[in-house]
Amino acid sequence: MTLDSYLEKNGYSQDLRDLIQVITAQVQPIKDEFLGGEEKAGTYNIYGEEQIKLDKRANEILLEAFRNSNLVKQVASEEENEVIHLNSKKGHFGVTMDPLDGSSLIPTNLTVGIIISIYKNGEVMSGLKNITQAFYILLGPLTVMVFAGKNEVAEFLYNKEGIFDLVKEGIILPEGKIYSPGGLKNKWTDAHRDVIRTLQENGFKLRYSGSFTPDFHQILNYGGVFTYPALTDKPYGKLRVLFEVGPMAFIAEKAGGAAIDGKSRILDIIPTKVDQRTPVYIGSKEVVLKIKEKLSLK
Ligand code: AHM
Ligand code: MG
Repeated sequence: MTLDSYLEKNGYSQDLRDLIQVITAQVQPIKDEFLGGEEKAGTYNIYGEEQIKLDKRANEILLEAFRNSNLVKQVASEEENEVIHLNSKKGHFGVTMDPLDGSSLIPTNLTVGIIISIYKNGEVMSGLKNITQAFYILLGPLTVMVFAGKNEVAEFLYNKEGIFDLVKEGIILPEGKIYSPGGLKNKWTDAHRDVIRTLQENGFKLRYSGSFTPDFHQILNYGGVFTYPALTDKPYGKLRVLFEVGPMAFIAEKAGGAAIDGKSRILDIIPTKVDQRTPVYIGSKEVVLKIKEKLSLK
């Protein structure tokens, strides 16, 4: 079954199906930019990170597609300084995007991803509770998409014709023992250090690539926890609420997992600025809840 037939079968509106089609049609153009795309662009994003050409191209390709689609009211991108308001006539969706997550791995040819969330109310700053669909596209040895909407998560595989075919539906994030700990160890807080020590003592296996999308995908498949915590010099950690953590938290919860900032549920966040960051612990429900309990005792 194709992605579009899956969306139709599950009762999604024609507009939503069109929007997803607009986004998935940009996968090949973005993949085509990989050759030479690892070169530095000589510019920096709002977070002070040096962009590579591919960061900018992926952003431009998706933005242009949204502009031409007439379906989108607001776009927020990790590569833009503010929310972009599009003057489309019937556009009513809000979209957030990390056009190329994990781009520091491009020069080493490791897996990266595109992360998207959709707000049916069109208002990307209205709070993560208003996300209606979220998905990521993993650009690895295979190109796959993991889509969450309503109450279910499904995975699709990009075929030779450039169409996403259903591979699995009803995905459940299992309890498991992988841990992916981000952030410099010498900047971890004592409380976080204690959490990691406990995971290690309980036989958790380390898997961390430096790209959130494949690291989360691994947790979705095998169970465990991904964390990018508060650091002693960065109390909000590194990852962004709107572009990275929010969409993945939505996917995790729809798959039966959990996502917290240490104390509170990620999906309760109402961002006050577009570049807001948050610490995150995301993965198997029991593992994340135990971490929450441990951190609340500190
Ligand atoms: P990016 O969107 O600019 O690539 O940055 C986000 C990435 C995440 O994919 C990943 O989890 C994190 O940054 C890795 O950071 P670090 O290099 O500190 O481990
Ligand atoms: Mg990113």
